[in-house]
Amino acid sequence: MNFAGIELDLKQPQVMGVVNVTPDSFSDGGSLYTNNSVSVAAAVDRAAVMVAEGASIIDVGGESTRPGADAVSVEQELSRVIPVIEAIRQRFAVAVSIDTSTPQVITAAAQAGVGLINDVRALQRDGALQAAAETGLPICLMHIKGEPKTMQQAPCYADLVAEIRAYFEQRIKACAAVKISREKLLLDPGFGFGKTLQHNLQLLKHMQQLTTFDLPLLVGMSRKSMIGNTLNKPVDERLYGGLAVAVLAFERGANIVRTHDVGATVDALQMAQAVLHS
Ligand code: 7PM
Repeated sequence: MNFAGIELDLKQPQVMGVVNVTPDSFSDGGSLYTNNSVSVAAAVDRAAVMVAEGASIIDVGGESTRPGADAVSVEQELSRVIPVIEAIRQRFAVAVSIDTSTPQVITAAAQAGVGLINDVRALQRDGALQAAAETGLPICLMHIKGEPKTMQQAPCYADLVAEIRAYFEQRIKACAAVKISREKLLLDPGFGFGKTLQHNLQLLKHMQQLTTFDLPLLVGMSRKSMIGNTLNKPVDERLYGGLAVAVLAFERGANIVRTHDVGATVDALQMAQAVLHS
């Protein structure tokens, strides 16, 4: 698959490193944020380490999707992410993705050189489908039930996997309606987005059922509460649990693993790949 000039072989596991440029990210504590604005240099330094450790995609996000987080303005989001995208593209031959749901950010990020649109709302915002279509870029459609602000208030499913499959069918059709070709799409089950611990564990267990779409699968479980609540560990002690679930997801068909812990994840997946393909 081609990400704005960067070709990635999705038959090999690929690792996406997270560079959050929000002041309140749960897992890196807004550490790229100083004097109320993003340090581009700090973000580039973090990306440099991730690229050296084997990340093939860097995911840049400027809107916190933390449960209960407040919305940011379009201007705020643009000023956080665009300079970081430009700097990373300038410095490294790596694909950059933009974690956004905002049409204006989709358009500007494409101009700044991103290779993938990663939308936790699967282009449900007004104008997002059209903006994404106009970029011609690959798009990751993530499943979410509800909105980030309220999604963790007693999420409920009759049949979890069936509902996620139906959601993907509907979003794939919505993309087709604006002439986004199927070959541009990736799917993500959306761990932690409108799901209880039990939902997240079941979803991982049965993830292979999402491979029948014959589209690449991306997963993000790094440092999330499904690990914390299972192990009773704070966010900075979730690495080993994260590696276990990354390997389990890879075995069930995941093509891209989104993580804060790139080096360790690259090793774990390379080892898993060697065994599965031996
Ligand atoms: C606070 C809470 C900050 C949660 C950040 C998060 C995913 C994603 C995120 C995912 C895809 C995080 C999340 N999670 N994009 N963006 N898949 N495609 O843990 O699971 O980084 S934001």
